[in-house]
Amino acid sequence: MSRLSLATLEALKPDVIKPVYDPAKLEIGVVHFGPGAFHRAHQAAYLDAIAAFDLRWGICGVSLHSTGVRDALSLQDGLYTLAILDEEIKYQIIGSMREVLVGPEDIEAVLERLTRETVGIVSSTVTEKGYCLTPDGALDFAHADIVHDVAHPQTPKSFVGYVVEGLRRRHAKGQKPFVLIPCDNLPKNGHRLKSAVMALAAKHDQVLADWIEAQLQCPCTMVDSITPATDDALRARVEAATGVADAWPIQREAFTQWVIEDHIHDGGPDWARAGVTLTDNVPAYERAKLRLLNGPHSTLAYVGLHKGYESVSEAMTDSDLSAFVRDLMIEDVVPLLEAPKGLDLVAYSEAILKRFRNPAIRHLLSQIAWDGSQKLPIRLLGSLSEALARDADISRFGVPLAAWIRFVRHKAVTGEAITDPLAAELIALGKTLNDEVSDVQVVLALRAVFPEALAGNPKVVAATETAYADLLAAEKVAA
Ligand code: CS2
Repeated sequence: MSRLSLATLEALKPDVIKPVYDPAKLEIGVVHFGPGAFHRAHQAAYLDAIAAFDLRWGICGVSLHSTGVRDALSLQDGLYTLAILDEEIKYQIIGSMREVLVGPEDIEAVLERLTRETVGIVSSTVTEKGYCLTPDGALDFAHADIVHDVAHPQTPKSFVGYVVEGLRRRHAKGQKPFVLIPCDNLPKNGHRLKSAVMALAAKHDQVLADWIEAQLQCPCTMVDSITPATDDALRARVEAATGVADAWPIQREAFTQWVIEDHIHDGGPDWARAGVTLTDNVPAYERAKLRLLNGPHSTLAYVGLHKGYESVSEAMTDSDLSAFVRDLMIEDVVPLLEAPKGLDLVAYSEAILKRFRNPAIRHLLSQIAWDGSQKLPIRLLGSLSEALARDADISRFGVPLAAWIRFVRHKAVTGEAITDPLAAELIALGKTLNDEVSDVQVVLALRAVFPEALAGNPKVVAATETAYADLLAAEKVAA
């Protein structure tokens, strides 16, 4: 079986969607940090659509930790297959990823791309933890990578460190800054990233920090598309459907949405023509998506794993669980939100629930359960605080919190690895839990996750303790 590459494009089966442009002619105009599955399913697909009419926006992906994407794609001329799995199944070859660099292997090469005159955009999907922020959203100067980047600004390790050094060099050369576009599920991601970049720059050079403040465009964004991790089943399926082997195909649902805050980028890509929404009201979209998609996703993950399910669509077949999640969304969260113009939040919620049920997608709950310490505050605790402020009934919010505590306890007891930046702390904490309702207070004392105001609120404690007691009772019945 031949392998996907520019030379084998002609060998693909006829119904495979191929680039309508010559990928070899695409210029590098975007440097993207974190070229993982989500980026390749989402932003790279939009840039592939842009390439059909504008050849200036090819991507240089930068991996900061692993070599896997580079190793797979460098043997395929950067090409990979996007499997769109929904009522209709489609296979599309994406050509916009022109090269992948591995940061620690060649820092200078990355910095050279960041200062190229043709590079107009730097974007990121480095996950919540990749921004090195404290729980209140400021740059964490105690984070090991930031400590390193303060001491060695010209050989950065962190994403923020690369951005600052890239901007410093551009400033020194009299160039304009690039437009910086964060694409992670963080509230006000553009504001937080710009503040972090300015804070790091100011450590050595206030003039640079002022220039960044005045000149850097860092729009907020909302990104959405469900993208399960790649597995061997997908590789086999793609090979059978396309007729060529692909070491790292990507899968996603048909739905995809990208909302970018209106910003100034002279000569930038025509985003709207590729289906991107440009608006001055990203916060409304972003809050709706974080709280109505990601919050319920994390809820399904922890409660669903507790009930023995493996994937989102499987957990959605549990009528109690899916009804609970629907109530959490429509009864508890929707009333807290401002609807983006023209969007009916109840219809939006129903559409999300339908996406969760998509039988063509096997999205593992264990994947969504990663990094709970980072995700819960953003996805659920904001809604909880606002519900408390309105004196609304908050009892349902106790359920995902209690399920997360059981998840931590389970990992600590079984010795299974936990993927979370606080893993060591969580496992140590999990080992101290003794399967009593009082466990709740122990975990709520974790200040890196639960702010004082929430953890000390008797309604939050009571709701979580009640839900925790129910989970313990359910475990006893199952045992
Ligand atoms: C998920 C998200 O893994 C997770 O935590 O909630 O990746 C989710 O699938 C995307 O944000 C959907 O846009």
